[in-house]
Amino acid sequence: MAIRCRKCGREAAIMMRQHRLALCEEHYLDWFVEQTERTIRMFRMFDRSERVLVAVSGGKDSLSLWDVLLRLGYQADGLYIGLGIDGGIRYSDQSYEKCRRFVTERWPGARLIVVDVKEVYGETIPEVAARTLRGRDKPCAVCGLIKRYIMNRVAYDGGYAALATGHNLDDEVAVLFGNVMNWQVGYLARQGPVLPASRPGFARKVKPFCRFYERETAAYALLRGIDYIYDECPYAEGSTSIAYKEWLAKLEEERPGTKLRFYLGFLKAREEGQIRFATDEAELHACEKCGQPTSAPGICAFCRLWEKRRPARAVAAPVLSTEG
Ligand code: Q46
Ligand code: ZN
Ligand code: ZN
Repeated sequence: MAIRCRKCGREAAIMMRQHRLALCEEHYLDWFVEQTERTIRMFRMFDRSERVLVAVSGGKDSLSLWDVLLRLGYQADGLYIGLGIDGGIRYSDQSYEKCRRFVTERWPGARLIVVDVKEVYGETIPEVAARTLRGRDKPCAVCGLIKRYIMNRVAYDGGYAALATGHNLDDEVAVLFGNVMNWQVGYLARQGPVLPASRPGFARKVKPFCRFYERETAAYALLRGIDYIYDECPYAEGSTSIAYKEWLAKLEEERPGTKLRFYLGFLKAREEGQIRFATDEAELHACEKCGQPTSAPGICAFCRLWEKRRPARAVAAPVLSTEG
């Protein structure tokens, strides 16, 4: 027997076991947008009078997030960072193309800010990684540092009230699980849907999709007809967070709602003061080269990455090209 939509009785497009809720295509798309708005309000992320910068990668989560925020009438600009990763699948070219087409075909009035790492700093992610890590590690360590730096800098310098990322519940739970397994208390203190801009130089970070399962964001993208890149970054393969996600999927399969309870339970316990972690309030200095805040005096980790490169380029504010 076909499962029916709870709202209208038509055939359901999705069944969410953790909410015991089945919805048809039309009502699912409405529900998803309403739930995003609820999360934004619940955690006081931003309001309609403020400008938000959405980090877009061309994937389903970030493009869906940008789409929902624009549908809800928020002032949301997109930021795409060109990493220069090929991996035999033209990963970066393809992902940029998805973002560009999202704007031209779906939201022609929207603003997409593009920062190409090679254009601005002289090397692609695999090139910086090869020079600095010399094959000891995957490029993810330098890639993460570079992306975080650029996202923060564009959001902060651009005067955005918040930087929004498309992290979903599965991402958040995998990180939380990893932090608990390794007792990373510093990270546990800071993990959550909102990371306030507690100190000068830091942009506020928000995750409006943190209560959605990955299959829910995928369903939204699919039903909305958003054209996104299916491939993951070729370097993501074999990462610990993917292994955690597989284990957690088994728990969820046996007990629907486990992930949501684990995440929301953690946030509640921390909020109510039942668990407390010491926060790292190390003194901050302005980087001598770029002026961004850094915990050690001298130059920051980002600027250090480019130091030994010949010919050296000045690390300036990212030159922005804007589409749309
Ligand atoms: S860090 Fe690593 Fe990702 Fe950068 S190199 Fe690819 S997998 S994109 S989230
Ligand atoms: Zn319906
Ligand atoms: Zn610096």
